[in-house]
Amino acid sequence: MRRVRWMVLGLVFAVSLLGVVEKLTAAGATKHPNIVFLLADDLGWTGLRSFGSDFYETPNLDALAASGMKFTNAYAACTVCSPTRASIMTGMYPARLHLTDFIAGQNRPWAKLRIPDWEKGLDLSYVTVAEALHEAGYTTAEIGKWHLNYAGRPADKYDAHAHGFDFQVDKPRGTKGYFVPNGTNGEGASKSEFLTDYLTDKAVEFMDAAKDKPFFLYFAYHVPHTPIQGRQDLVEYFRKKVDPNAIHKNPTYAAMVASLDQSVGRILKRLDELGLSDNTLVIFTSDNGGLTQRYGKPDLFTENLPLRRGKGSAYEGGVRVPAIIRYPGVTKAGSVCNEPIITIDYYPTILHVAHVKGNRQHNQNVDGASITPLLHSPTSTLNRDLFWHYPHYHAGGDSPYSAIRSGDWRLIEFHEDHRLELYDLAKDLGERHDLADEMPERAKEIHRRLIAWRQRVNAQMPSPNPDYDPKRATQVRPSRR
Ligand SMILES: [Ca+2]
Repeated sequence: MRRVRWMVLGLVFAVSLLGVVEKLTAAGATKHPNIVFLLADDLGWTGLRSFGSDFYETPNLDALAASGMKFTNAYAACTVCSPTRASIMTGMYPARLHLTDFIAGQNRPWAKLRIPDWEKGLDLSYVTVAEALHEAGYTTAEIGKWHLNYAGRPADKYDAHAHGFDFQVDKPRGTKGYFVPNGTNGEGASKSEFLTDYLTDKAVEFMDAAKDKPFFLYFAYHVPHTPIQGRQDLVEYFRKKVDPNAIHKNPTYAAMVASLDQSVGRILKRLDELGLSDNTLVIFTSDNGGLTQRYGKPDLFTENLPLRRGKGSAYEGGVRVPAIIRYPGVTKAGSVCNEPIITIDYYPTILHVAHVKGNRQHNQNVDGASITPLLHSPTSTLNRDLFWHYPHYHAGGDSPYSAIRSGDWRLIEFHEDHRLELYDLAKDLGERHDLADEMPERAKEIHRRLIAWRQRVNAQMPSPNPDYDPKRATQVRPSRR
């Protein structure tokens, strides 16, 4: 009797699962579509032409947006590199992972607050998206910047191989800045090659080799992160087009963005040539906003306007990023989604689309939500608050802070003096008009939710620094390792 009941339950479950599978694979895509995740480094919200740049040229990414879904309220889970990358790999908030700064961080021994003892590597106990996909039969590759291990520890301890990637390629030995030296790829190149082009070759080689089975390509670009260096032909091209009245006007930076765009074009073209485009989920986004200033001085590399500030800061310019998703048969060409999404969402989304369960214990702590309802219907809502927690100082930004976005409200808490700032993004996208004093009740209510979240994820807090010295507060010492 008991056995029959289980069989019936099993049948009901199988039938309902079939319904979900059918819905997700409406056209083209198979049960295990390929996943191509393209991650830019430090590309700000307006860094693409289709996201508002008045100077950069990004025809391939614009075409990707035109053939897929563009997200206008997409966020990185952190205002700097490593924590966002960890959030993509795990689906968890950096605050929960206690991996809250770029590895290995920056130490200011005389600052007002002492930073907590945070994690400088992604612990192997987490089941990354690569591990979950690999387990389900995917071939997995990490091309480019990893930034989740720690130079002070054995090099391979937290590297991409240890986290579920079959293949890993980054800068070859001897690379200077963005230039790969002669002949390192064994093909006797006659001159140095731009790193992005070199890595794109590797990504294409991987797709060619992996095409017969489902694959996961995680291509983490170095561009347009510092050092600001571009391919000479592209720099020359943009130098002639500089408009002093434009918001974006650095030709070398534009060349870096163009290299990124050309690479994406080559990846997408190869998917077409291999006949895989209809069966591939493509995600493009960035790990944090554009770098606009360091130590209070503008860098003049780029701008995130109309957003306030950039990488390292507490404001929207630090975390709002471009995002494009193309899933043929599901996303409608040229569709736009204004619902806020964040990098912790990619883990559950990818697992959902790929019909991969992953590890139950890991998944219990996943903070993100599958955004597949948005891919089907961009006007649906996820009805939730988003959070950031950065208990660190950064050269490009502010003092330690936490923040919450709740509907159109964004509240920031600065930990040095417990100051609250409240903005209405619907009316004030540039966060110019702080409403915390005008609307103390609303600020308090939203602040309560921020505090409750910090407790839920066991966020590490900065503490008063007994060595605080106002005269030396901004001085930097190498990180304690
Ligand atoms: Ca970055």
